[in-house]
Amino acid sequence: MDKRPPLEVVSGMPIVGHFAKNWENVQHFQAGEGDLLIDTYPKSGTTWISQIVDLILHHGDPKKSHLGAIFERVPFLEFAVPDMPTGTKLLNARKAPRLIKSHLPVHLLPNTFWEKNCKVIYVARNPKDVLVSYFYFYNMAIVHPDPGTSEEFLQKFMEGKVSYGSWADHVKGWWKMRQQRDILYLFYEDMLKDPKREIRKVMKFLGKDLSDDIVEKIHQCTTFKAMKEDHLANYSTIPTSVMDHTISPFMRKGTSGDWKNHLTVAQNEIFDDYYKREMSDTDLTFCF
Ligand code: PPS
Repeated sequence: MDKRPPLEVVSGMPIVGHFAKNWENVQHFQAGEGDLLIDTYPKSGTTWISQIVDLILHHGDPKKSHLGAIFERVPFLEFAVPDMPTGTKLLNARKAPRLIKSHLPVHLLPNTFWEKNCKVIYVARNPKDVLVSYFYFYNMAIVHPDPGTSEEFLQKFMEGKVSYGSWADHVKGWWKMRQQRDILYLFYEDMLKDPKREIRKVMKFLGKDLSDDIVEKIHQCTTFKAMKEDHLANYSTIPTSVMDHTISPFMRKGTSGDWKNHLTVAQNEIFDDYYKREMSDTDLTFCF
């Protein structure tokens, strides 16, 4: 497989080169009645919320929910790498209602999701932790181009020259859309602070009424520690040509504020300026 191909631009957005090859199938994807979309900017808690949702739908029973790796249970719409089934292939082989993962910005989501009135769960995370997590991910998920130094990656991130483009446009776009559509907008930091409250929010959104015992069970199965040790959640079963966990594990730290261990004072000031500039036109705020 072509190692670390450059990003390609599709519909104005940079994306992993391999993914670009399947772009037409993504654009023409047909959502079905009852499909549930989990959408995020990369590194914002996608895997975590996917595991929570899958457990809720299986009444908190891991024996019923854990029937494959998380990337098989919740296929990733845009995923396309050589020698693995694409996200669209996996999804097209299943009947709705399906669980679907995507990182698409709201303006590039195939319209069929709206035509079918699909529910969407969106998770956002503060951009400093996203930046750090994304830097480690670029290094280990070797379908990405070389991230360069952390300084270079910071610049690319602020310029939106990373896979999926601008973080700010992504979180703001979905924030706006939540007023018009059936979207549950969650924050990674809230999930860390009060996981059971956030699990209950998801249950309510999905119309599921589960007992306190089951909520506790779901919580125990979705802690960072539990998911890091769970080979069906931690991506350890994905081919090493896609992710090399010896470079950095997928389940890396699972905390908020790790950016303080990585950004220099000068970098932090530059990033604060970027944040102020980008977020001056929204009431959306983040906890750092
Ligand atoms: S991806 O590749 O975009 O789908 O990645 P994504 O799943 O969105 O984000 C990965 C980060 O989420 C952390 N993570 C968790 N944090 C807390 N609790 C749980 N259960 C959990 N599961 C995953 C994961 O460690 C990545 O963050 P960092 O900061 O790199 O540790």
